[in-house]
Amino acid sequence: MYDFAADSADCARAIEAGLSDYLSGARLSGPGPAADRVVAAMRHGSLEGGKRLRPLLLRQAAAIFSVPRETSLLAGMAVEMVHCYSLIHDDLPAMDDDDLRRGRPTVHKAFDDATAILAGDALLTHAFTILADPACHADAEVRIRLVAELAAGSGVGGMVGGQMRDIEGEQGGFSETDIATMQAMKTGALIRAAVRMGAILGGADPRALSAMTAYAEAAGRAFQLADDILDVTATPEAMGKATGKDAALGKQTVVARLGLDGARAMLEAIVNEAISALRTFGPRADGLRATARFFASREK
Ligand code: GRG
Repeated sequence: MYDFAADSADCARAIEAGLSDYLSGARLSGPGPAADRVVAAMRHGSLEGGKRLRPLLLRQAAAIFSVPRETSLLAGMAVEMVHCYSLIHDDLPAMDDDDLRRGRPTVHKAFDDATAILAGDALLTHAFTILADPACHADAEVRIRLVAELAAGSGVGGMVGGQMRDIEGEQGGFSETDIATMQAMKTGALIRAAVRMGAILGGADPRALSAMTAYAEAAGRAFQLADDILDVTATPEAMGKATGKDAALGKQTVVARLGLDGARAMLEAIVNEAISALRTFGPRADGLRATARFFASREK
């Protein structure tokens, strides 16, 4: 029987070790102390913490097609590097201006703003270096598809565009549809890319890829709705956070509209939608099913 706790812990360990190895000075071979400083900031922003959910989704999707864990590791590291870059930049004073991330000082607090910008830029860049390397996959066509998928999830049609819409939304006037689109781009697009990259690694045919995409889109919505619910139910710090920009948007979230019970019922329905998209895959998709359920039950 599939064991989510064991599998997610194993994935987190593998990603931590893979990133730590990749982000060693020797591997990146930057000359001199300036490179040492940016590599240290990249390490600070990507190691020791994080649930590593996107690499987990990627490897669970790949596992449906019997791709071994070692084969999906590098692509998982690439997705996680993009995620970590987005968090480093999101924490900057020009964006959310946060002092803490994963219980530690944010990168711009531990270093400085310029170094944090460069560390994020470098993580983004090296994510694509990893995908372009034949070590990631022997077939160049697969590598190109992985690059295109991650770029689509991260760029203006995905995460960056969603972040821009989020910033615009601070002025108010966003409809529910606008908020749903913003969230699908800002948070959902990278989750979607992670799942599809796993399917691409596994050589999924168009039908299977479209079922996986339906799963990923519902899972992304579940992740975001769980985050909105956590914003009002979690720790006092989370309540404090909801007094700023998030609160301005928060007035228009599902939680505000339906109340907590209504939002939880909707979350349950979205998780079921994600799970039913996997019906053709049988027990091989138990990992992805468990992760969708985890999204609904997570406490941080
Ligand atoms: C700066 C281009 C750019 C984009 C930023 C990801 C993002 C876009 C902003 C983060 C804002 C936020 C808190 C969104 C809610 C959902 C989210 C992405 C939470 C953090 O992801 P987790 O829970 O974090 O996977 P860990 O720490 O486990 O990696």
